Amino acid sequence: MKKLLIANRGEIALRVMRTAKEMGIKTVAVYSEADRKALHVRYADEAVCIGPPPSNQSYLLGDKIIEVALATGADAIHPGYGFLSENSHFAKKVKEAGLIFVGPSAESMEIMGSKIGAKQAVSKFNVPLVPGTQEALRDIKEAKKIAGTIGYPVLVKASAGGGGKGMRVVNSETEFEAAIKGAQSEALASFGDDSVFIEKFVSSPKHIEIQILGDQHGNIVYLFERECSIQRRHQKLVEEAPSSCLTPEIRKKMGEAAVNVAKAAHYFSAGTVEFLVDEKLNFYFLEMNTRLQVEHPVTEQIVGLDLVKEQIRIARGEKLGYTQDEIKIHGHAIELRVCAEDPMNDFLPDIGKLITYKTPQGYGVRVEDSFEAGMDIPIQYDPMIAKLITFGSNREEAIKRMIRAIADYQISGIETTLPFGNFVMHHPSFVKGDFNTKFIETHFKPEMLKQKSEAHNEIAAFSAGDLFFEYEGKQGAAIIENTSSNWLLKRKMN
Ligand code: MV4
Repeated sequence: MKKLLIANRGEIALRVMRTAKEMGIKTVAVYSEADRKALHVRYADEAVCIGPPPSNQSYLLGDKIIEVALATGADAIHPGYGFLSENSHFAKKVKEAGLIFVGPSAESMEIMGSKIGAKQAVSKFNVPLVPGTQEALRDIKEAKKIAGTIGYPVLVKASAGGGGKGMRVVNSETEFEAAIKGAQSEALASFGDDSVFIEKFVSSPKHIEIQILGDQHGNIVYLFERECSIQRRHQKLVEEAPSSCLTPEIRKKMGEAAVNVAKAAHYFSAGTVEFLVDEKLNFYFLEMNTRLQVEHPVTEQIVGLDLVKEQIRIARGEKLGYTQDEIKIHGHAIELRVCAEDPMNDFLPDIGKLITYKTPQGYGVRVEDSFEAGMDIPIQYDPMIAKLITFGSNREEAIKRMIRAIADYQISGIETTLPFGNFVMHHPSFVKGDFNTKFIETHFKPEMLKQKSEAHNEIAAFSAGDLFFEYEGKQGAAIIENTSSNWLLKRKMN
């Protein structure tokens, strides 16, 4: 591999290019008209504009991207996450064009692209599944009988689903038929496939996922888990590795189950096996993501492997070169997604210009971003500005470092999820590790940030007076000027 095209934008495009550079591989960026000044365009050895801002006219144009790869003499394509990363047709076309797809085979992607297909594939591989059906429902009467046997509440899920679309909780038999029909029509409209199935509804689960790596010679290892339970409407906000709730025994069992899932799909490259974990730490396979994930850095920090480098080595046909026994957990890592969303206003996207943008620095802090002060947040794409990752020798240290890094992060011009991250890091349930996917609806109200913000404002106002008194006429007072947000004010005072 001599030249790699990155079929993506933003922080992940930069993330992949940095590793390619370290490996002596040239890089080609593709970009939309909205991204002319983007950092991934500047960082790459070459960059080609592929179309107007909307992703369906740029970053989703697989054929055009393959043409660009061939025209620039690239020999491989890395899809990043999102966009074309889980599109098996694209992976197939890349291969047919004589290029290396840095990811799994199109066949593995196809199996895991269907939830029913995935459940069927893993059923002979000793992987715990939520009790339910393993075929698309056809006959309502028959389905009702099965639901009765499983016991209510049950969950209706779309086979092609994602992000909770086509999902319905059914509490009793009287609601059953309407729920099935609703889920089917929603699935048809969203995915062009109305296949649905049912599962026992696991209430208040934890979301724990296992990172795996497989080579093209049949070697597969697990790189332990990430806990991703702090999410809102299927959007993860905080992730960490390892999980604070697993015992070494369950960790090993989940890791081995994840390896079995990968084996069932003859999987190679990096992949993630998602599990639901209930209060008694029973775990159930949910689905497999056949891409590098947003939250992969927390795994990198605790195992000491560069996952993009591993993906590239695997794509070149190299062997893993290490065994399961050689992979150990070192310390603890936490990631906060810094999004241009206002946590005080229902997490609504907040677009605009980054007036101040200064990232935290120092030991145990990693920032993956693709912005500079003065840049606009484009409205066409994901609202994630950055991933803030902290790591320490244990969870407590990683949490304290995250609090410090949030305080050191200076952003003005737009609202972000930083204050929400600060709220989570201070919350007793989070600190204790006693939380699940219901964390936000159970513990968070926007007023809590407002109160905090006002409290800080008061402290700030009080100290501002103090400072002014003490430092009148000196530089100390001048720092307090020109602040637009209370958070910023507080930070500058400290
Ligand atoms: C479930 C579940 C409870 N029981 N399945 C949501 C997205 C989809 N990929 C799977 N999801 C769930 N499946 C059963 N049988 C609860 C969820 C769920 C969830 C899962 C992981 C993380 C956050 C979630 C939020 C709501 C519901």
